[in-house]
Amino acid sequence: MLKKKENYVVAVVGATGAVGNEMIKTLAQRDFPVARLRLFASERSEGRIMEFRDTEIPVETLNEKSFEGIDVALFSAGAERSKTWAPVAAGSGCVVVDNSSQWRMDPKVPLVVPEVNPHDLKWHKGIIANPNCSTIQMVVVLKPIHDAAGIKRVVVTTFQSVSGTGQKAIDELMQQTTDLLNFREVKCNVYPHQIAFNVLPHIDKFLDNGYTREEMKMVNETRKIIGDESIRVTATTVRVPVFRCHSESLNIETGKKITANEVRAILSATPGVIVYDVPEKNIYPVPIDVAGKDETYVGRIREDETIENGINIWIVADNLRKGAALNAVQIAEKLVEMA
Ligand code: NAP
Ligand code: 3JN
Repeated sequence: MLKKKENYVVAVVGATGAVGNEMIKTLAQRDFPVARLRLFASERSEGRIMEFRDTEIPVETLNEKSFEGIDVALFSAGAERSKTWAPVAAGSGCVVVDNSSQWRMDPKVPLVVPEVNPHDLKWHKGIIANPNCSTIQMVVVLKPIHDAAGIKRVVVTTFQSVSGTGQKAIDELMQQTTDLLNFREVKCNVYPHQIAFNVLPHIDKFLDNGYTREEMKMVNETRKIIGDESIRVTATTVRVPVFRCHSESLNIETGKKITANEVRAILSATPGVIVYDVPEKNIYPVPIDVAGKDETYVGRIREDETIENGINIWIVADNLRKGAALNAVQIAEKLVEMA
């Protein structure tokens, strides 16, 4: 458990990455009570100077003693690093909020979205998992609908931006777009196909069941966060040539009938959700408008006319903020509240 203090020593592991950068920004923007910020990345970045508020902070590499004196560590350096270093950090008395998939499905580790299951923070043993970005924005919308009408099944298709893959993919979309518009040859390093002006139905590795790991993360994480193993989820995850924000099309089947207007009313009153849904005025959420925002935006709310109790929804959220850095900082804020 986090001990009550006025200010906390905080670490960001993976500080130089797309998520790490956003974590540093989010800690400053939300005025998190930071006494000192320590930044860690790989040997490639050792000594690089990064800014936090008005201070310049050198990037360090990790060793067995790195976490001594650190109260909270936000990890976003990939699952392998989390596997090795999160237990070391927790062993030093630090509370870890881990952004990778490494600990998410471990029954001893809570998987938390503060608007949905803050109560699960009570039983952490030093490591708390941050869900996958596509799961986070989906569950903030599903939970209040589940409470009102009991969700039986969800069919979700995602449209995920390249920033979900990290800084190299952001650079690749920019480079490929520039090359194509200048009639130059396109190089593919990050994805198996050209991403500029294209759509790839493939995120993370393919599994034996024909789904990708990203798709199965959405299935399993949703049930764990909502705390209901009976919810059936089937997902198709798609990479699109967008820099920032993941979009999702959801078809939801409920046990009880719920109308589109009832869903609009419930979601309008849900913390962290903004209903942006006036189709006759072309008002619906799009990635360019939602980039940099903290809330999850929903639109195109309508009844599925092919089944008894069905709702269709379009959801957009900033994957680097609510999908990663913001959710992690909100978890840290809850820990401070609970200290
Ligand atoms: P990224 O832009 O590629 O950044 C990777 C970060 O990890 C960099 O800071 C990198 O440091 C650091 N790193 C790599 N090897 C390291 C090592 N041996 N020791 C310490 N640091 C090391 O990737 P990203 O998009 O920020 O994502 C990072 C991770 O966050 C992902 O792998 C994933 O596990 C997680 N993530 C979660 C979500 C989510 O949905 N919640 C979304 C995106 C990412 P250098 O700059 O020195 O190489
Ligand atoms: O591709 C996306 O849009 C989200 C990617 C998340 C991600 C990327 C690399 C490794 C993860 C994750 O959060 O599940 C991981 C991982 O930790 O497995």
